Amino acid sequence: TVSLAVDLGGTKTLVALVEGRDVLDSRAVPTDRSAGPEAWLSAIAEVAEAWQGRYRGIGITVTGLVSGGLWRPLNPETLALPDIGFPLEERAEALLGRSVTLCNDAQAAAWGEYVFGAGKGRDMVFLTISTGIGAGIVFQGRLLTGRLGLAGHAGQLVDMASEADAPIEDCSSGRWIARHAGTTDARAAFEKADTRSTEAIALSARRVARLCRNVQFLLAPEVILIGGGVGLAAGYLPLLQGALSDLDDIRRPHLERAILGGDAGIIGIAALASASVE
Ligand code: ADP
Ligand code: BMX
Repeated sequence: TVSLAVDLGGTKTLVALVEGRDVLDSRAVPTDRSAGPEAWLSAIAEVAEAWQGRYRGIGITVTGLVSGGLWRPLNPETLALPDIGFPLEERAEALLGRSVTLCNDAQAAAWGEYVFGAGKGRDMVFLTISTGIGAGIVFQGRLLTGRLGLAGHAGQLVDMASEADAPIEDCSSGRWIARHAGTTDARAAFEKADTRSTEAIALSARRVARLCRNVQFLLAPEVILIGGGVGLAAGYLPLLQGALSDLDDIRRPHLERAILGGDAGIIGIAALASASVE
C-alpha cells in the first residue's frame, strides 16, 4: 500500500508518497526552525492535500522524543519545541483527517534500513549524524523504542569528562561542525574544506568514532549503519573507520553506509504506517 510519509528533521522536512522501498513522489522543504509545530504541520497538510486519494496510511517521523502521541523536545539545539510537548497525534489527525503512525526519526530510519536497506536481518544500530545525532536500534527483528520512546538517543550520551553533563551531540553534530568551522551550515564546511572546516569535520568524526566504540561495548551489533546529511557526506565514513582501524576484531565496531541514504526515514515510517493499516 502507498503511504504518505513525512520525515521532519532539524534542517529539512521530506514529504513523500512511499510504497515499500520505492519513493513515488517527494517534496523537500527546509524546516523553518522559528515557525513551530502548527506551521510545520500546515506545510505538510498542504502537500498532502495535493496528493489526496493517492495514499492510504500516514506516517510521520520527527526529530525529538515521541510517545503516547506526544512530541517532546530533548535537545533544543537540534529543534526547539514547546517544553510541555506538542500533541502531534491529535493535531496531525485533525489536519490530515485520518489516523497517523508516529515515531522518532532515527528509529524510523533504522527500521527502514532493517527492512529494505543495509541492515536486512542483522542486529543493527543506525546512527544519524545530521543536525543533531540520533540512533535507532533493531535487535532480533524488533525496533527498540524503550520507555517514553527514549531508546537510541545516542546523541544525548554525556561526555564523561565534562562536569556540565554536555550531550555529545553538542560537540560533534552538524550544528557543531558549522559553529566550529564558522560556516552557515555543515554542508558549507564540507564544500569550503579550508583548514578550519577540515579540522572541525575531523574532530567531529573522532568523537563520533568514540561513540561507536561505546555502542560496540553496550550492544555489540553486527553492524552500525551510518546515515544523516553529515554521516553520508563524502569522506566522513572513512574518517570514522580510520579512527577505529587500530582496534582488534572484538572491540572494533563494524561500520557501513546506510544504503537508503536520505530516504531511510520516510521508507521506515511508511513501513510502520502500512503495517498499521493492513
Ligand atoms: P535533518 O537533520 O533535517 O534530518 P539531514 O540529515 O540532511 O537533515 O542533516 C542536516 C545536516 O547535514 C546539516 O548540518 C547539513 O548542513 C548537513 N548536510 C546536508 N547535506 C550535506 C552534504 N551534502 N554534505 C555535508 N553536509 C551535509
Ligand atoms: C537529537 C534529538 C533526537 C534526534 C536526533 C537526530 C531532538 C529535537 N532531537 O538532538 O530525537 O533523533 O537529534 O535528529 O531532541 P536530526 O534532526 O538531526 O535528524
